[in-house]
Formats: sequence, C-alpha cells, structure tokens
Amino acid sequence: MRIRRTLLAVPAAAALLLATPTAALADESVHVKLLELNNSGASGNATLTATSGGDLRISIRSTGLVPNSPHAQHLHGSTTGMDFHCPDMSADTNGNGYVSTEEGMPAYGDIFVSLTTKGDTSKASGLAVDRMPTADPEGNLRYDRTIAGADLPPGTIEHLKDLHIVEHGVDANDNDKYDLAGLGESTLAKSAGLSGIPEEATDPALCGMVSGAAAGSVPVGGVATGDGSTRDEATVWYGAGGLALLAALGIVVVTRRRSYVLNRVQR
Ligand SMILES: [Cu+2]
Repeated sequence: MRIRRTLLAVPAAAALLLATPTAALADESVHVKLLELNNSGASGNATLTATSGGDLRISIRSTGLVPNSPHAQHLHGSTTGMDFHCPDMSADTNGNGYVSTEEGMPAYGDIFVSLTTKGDTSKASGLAVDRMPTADPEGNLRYDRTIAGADLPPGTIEHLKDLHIVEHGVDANDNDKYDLAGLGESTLAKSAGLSGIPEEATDPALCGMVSGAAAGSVPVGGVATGDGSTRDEATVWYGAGGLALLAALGIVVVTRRRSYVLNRVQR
C-alpha cells in the first residue's frame, strides 16, 4: 500500500513541479471531530490546514455551546512525542462531576497554541477571552484564522497529529451563562490568586484529536529545534460586560508541565 501510494505520488509531484515551479507543495488538511466533554451537549468539526507557505489555517464550526459567551480555545499537546489525548470523565479527580482544565491537563497536555481571533497566539493568551470567539445566541461558534508559520512554535506542522483542539466554557446549571451558581469559583483562577471567576468559564466543553493518515507527516518546512516555550504571564479578560480577569495562566501551566513530567517518570 505504501509503495503503491509512493509510485502514484511521484508523477503527481512531478506534474505539480512542472506546472507551478514556485509552489512545489500543496496545502494539506486534517480533519478534527470535536466531541463533548463534561456532558456539555456541544459538538463540532474543525479543519487544520498546513498551507504550502508553511502557515496553519484553522477552521472550527461548533454547536451547542453556552450562547453569547466567549469560549477560550487552544491547541493542546506538545511536539516532544508525549502521548496526549482527550480525557474522559475518569480525569475528574475531585469528583465534582466535571473535568476541570487542570484535571484534563495530564491527558490533553499543555496549551500549545491559543486560538485567538487576533493578535498573540502563544500560551500566554490562553485565557485572553476578549480575543476568543463568542458563541451566537443559538450557541453556534464559527472560527477561521490563519496563523503565520513564523508565529507557530517550532515543529507545529510536523507534529499536527500530536495536537488536539479544546474549547472551554460549560453551563452546569443550564441558565445560558457562566455564573458562580453553576460550579462555584474557577480553581484555575483561584490558584492564580483570583477570586470570583466561575468554574463554568474555564472547564472544557469540547475536545478533538487529529485523525487521518497524513496528519503529522505533512512535508512543510524544515527540522524543528528547541521547544520555543516561554514563561509569559497571561493576560485574561472575562465577561461580556468588560469585566477584566487577569491570571498568570502561563506560570500555572509551566509549573504543571514540570510536575506532569515528574509524575510520568514515577509511574
Ligand atoms: Cu484549552
């Protein structure tokens, strides 16, 4: 099968080279099916496209999300070969019936890219909710953005299959908004010294893993070196009313990654 594909690919590639000598590589897309977490009732589809120019185009269509509310969303995982995946409810270690962002992190990994609508896309923008997409009154969310290759962590394109998409924001008490009456305060925000932030706003609602044979073997760019990680502090804005939430999510994440590595070694 592999040989056959190669044989077919060679004349196709040659034809492409002859036809468009300056664009030898074609865009390559992988599909991501977004499945509900925390019984959110949401669902979605996403496409990640590695463009011939080395950029990453992301398209997400989700339904069933908390309406009129911003949804933080990220690519989670890493390029270091660790086997991250979407968590199931067994990740709910405190037994409150919901997998929190922190509880899910050992499964789906660190924030790798923040899927903001504009500006910075690094981990530091993980909860920059003023730059995250907002679901419409029916709970539908549309997101389209192309992130320049230069703005991506090294190895992103080569390791697409190791990454997954997570969209956050649930409505535990079914009143169509984030509030403290649902799940109380966000433990994530609390651990960063902030109070009054609903857990509903930070718990994950959807998670999707890259599927398809081509994922992660997209022939774009060179060999990546370094991990590009930084210890930026996150700037977080929360709420339609312009209520600002500032959290050092970046620091929390870096700390957790280290403890996760230690945990794995011990197991
Ligand atoms: Cu996330």
